[in-house]
Amino acid sequence: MANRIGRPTSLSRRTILRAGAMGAAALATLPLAACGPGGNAEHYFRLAETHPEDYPTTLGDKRFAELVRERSSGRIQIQVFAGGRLGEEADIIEQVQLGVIEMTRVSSAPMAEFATPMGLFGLPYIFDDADHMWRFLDADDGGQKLLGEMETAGFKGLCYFDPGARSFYTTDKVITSPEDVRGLKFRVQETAVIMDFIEALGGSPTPMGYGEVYSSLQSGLLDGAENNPPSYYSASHYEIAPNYTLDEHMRVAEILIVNRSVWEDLPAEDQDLLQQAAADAVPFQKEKWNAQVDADMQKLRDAGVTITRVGDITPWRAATQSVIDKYGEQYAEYLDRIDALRPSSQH
Ligand code: BDP
Repeated sequence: MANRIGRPTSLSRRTILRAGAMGAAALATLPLAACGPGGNAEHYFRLAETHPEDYPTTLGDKRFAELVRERSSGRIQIQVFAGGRLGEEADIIEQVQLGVIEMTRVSSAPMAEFATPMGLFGLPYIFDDADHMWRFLDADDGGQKLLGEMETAGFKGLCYFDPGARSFYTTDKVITSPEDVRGLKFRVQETAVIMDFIEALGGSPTPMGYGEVYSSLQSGLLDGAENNPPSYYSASHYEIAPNYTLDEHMRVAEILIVNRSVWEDLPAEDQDLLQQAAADAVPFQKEKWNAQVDADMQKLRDAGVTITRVGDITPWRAATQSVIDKYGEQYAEYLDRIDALRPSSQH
């Protein structure tokens, strides 16, 4: 059986075979654990990351790995495989679920197909700004509880990293109002909630892996896509789709996850060590994130990208209200928390 975006709902034989092959390929890259600095490691874990080496989430992963190595005196080694070397995110999540890859930093959007509560972050215009999002992510009865909801799907969620805000970009037409999206083909992350968002605006959503977006924009298969400034810049999408409209429709939390059995096999002290190292990597990642957004916005301006700021998101919210109506009940508990954490409800 396939769900609406065509992903298998249970693991196919092909997936398991591919995962096995991937495991073998990854084992071939094990010199770190077999000899050299990782020779004495009791545990060696691979962490898959889609972004390049110097991207802020990758830097967050590496900080986490470094803290774990230091604090365990080298007993626990985590090697970060950046640049999508181990595969596209949806496949990586399956492999982490199987335990073929132990860890990944991944977007919560594709995770929503494995653990539906994560679909919350695909709902449009729910956070006022980054501070509002972080108040929710840090709340025990908000983001922290939500991290725990991945356990039944086989994942231990360690922490969130800053995802920035996603906005539209297009090859030709400059988008200034919700009506401009009508009739255009947009790449979306592989999850139903975000497909509904594009459909609500009258656009046509095309789910695909991140690594395919550049060539699909280039070949004209897509009219546009959407992402935060560091992704838009680092994946060079701005070269082909040089119109960026800052409506900041979503803050799709980045998550750091571990295969649940791998996690449960660790002694409690090592679990605490990993958990604390993840928590301590968060402020570092946020700092890198904010600096990167500023630097990349400048690079985009220098490259001549047409940047359109959306001053008032009221019409955008109105045009996509049907998405909130459709999923409101399912996510009611968390949406209520998010509302209660708006600055306007803070006193
Ligand atoms: C980026 C996320 C990355 C996703 C990508 C996407 O950091 O994890 O793979 O978007 O659009 O912002 O697929």
